[in-house]
Amino acid sequence: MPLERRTPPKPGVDKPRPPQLLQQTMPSTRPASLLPLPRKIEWGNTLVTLSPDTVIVADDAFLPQAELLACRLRSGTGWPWPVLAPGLRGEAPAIVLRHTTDIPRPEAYRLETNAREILLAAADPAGAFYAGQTLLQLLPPAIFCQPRVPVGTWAAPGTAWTLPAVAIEDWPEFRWRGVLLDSARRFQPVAWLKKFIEVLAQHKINVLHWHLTDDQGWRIEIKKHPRLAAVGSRRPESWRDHLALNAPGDGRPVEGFYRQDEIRELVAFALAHGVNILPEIEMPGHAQAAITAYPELGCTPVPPPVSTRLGVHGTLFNTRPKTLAFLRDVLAEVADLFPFEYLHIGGDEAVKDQWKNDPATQARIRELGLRDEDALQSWFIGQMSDFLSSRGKKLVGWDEIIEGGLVPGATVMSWRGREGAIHAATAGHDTVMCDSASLYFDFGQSPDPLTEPLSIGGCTPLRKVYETCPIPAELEPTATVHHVIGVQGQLWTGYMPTTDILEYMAFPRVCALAELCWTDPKAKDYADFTRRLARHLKRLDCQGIRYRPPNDQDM
Ligand code: TNX
Repeated sequence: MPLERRTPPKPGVDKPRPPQLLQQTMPSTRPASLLPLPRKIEWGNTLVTLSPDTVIVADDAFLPQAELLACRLRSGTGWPWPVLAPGLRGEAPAIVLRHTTDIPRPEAYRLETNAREILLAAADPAGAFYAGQTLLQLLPPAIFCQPRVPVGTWAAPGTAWTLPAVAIEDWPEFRWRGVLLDSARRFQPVAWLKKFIEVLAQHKINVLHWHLTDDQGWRIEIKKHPRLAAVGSRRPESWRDHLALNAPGDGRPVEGFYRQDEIRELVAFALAHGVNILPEIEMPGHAQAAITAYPELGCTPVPPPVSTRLGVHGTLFNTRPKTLAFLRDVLAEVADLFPFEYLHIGGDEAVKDQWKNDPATQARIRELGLRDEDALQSWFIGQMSDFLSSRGKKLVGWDEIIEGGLVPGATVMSWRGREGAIHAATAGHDTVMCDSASLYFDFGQSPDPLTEPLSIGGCTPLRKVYETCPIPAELEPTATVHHVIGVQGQLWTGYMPTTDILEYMAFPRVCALAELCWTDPKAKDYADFTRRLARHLKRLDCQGIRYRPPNDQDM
């Protein structure tokens, strides 16, 4: 209860005042460790205390964000947190979610505390959601406790739910703040995906790039072509380590795919958290599981099995009209499931040997009057791009889609270094920086691999991620720089057999990624980041995230 209610006003002396949020002078240390770091922070010198009768007041436009915030506050504090319309507010101290038009940037917000309220003001739902996330980070980390996680030392009963008085103004550096999750090489359960999305959203990540198909598995139900999931989602075993394609495997069958009703639910869940899901359907390469299911889509008389090994396979879709029609059917269902305006068609690592050796494909190249196999790949992608345009979608592809000529309007993910981004932006195409040199989170996290789980190799410690410069220096002085629309971290799961290992590889590198995506690059400071990270990791502890604890070498 606020102090004012416990001390009745003295008649004739004090005028009754409306109940207030208790404010005390604050100790000089400022515990809140906001991550990603906001643009502008002005700390006050008092502490604001929440109480069981603090309410949430929300404009209609932000009701879903208010409900999400209430859920988190309820499970953290055990208090009721009613969500009221502005007209019903009365005199109670409140967290107020207000829709305003005086915030010009998308996803931006203001957060201000005063004696009566904590004001979260935004112009769009994403801004309101992020204001709520920042508010949660101003509270003790135990606000993130989940009922199912055993109470640790941080979640002492009787936690004082206080936050420093503050005025924050905040907005993102990039509009594309992505994480790729590979659910083709490994299958993760839907419940885990939800938890993962929630945690990404806490980092103000707004795109989950969902890699759903590959040589080793097809994980999305397609109603018109049911064998894709029924056959393509199963493999008899997996690779054990870095051994060659014909080395022995682990003998453990893998299966699993996402039903369309599960996907719809997940998409809605993600959207409520400000996260768009970008589906990726790989073509013309990384297509082996699909070709196992429907051998007529391939280039060889003997159909291949769903692969049980990693590496570049060279199994390609053929380019017959029937195959393209089949892929259009697939994309039509995918486009209907995912409301995001972008759809990813892969395009990477399509080694062209099968097309070179296949007389039918060679005849097709001549018939279309094309130069070579690279041009055929561009033609192929162009066919898909035309179809996606007719469905109101924009095509995204890996930087190999540049090779035979970029199709109009394509967005390029630059992964083989930064050249793809430079080429795309210079040619007037949007691009997302995914450079494998520092944004591949399947690389090891320490120079000493023996202390780490088996990874694909390489070394991408936390500091290297943090020090990534998303904009290539060559583009910085040019007008094309605005084509670099964002940054993305990649979680290829070839060497992440369990979700525990996935979390270990993802965090805290995603925390560093979050600052690349959101924070003013001029405010970047690794020492300050690691200080804030230490407290931020307690938030992850509360949610049972199995992150890799930073060690001395990371400091
Ligand atoms: C390359 S990046 C791939 C993936 C692998 C990854 C391993 C890209 C577009 N393709 O298929 O899993 O390397 O780091």
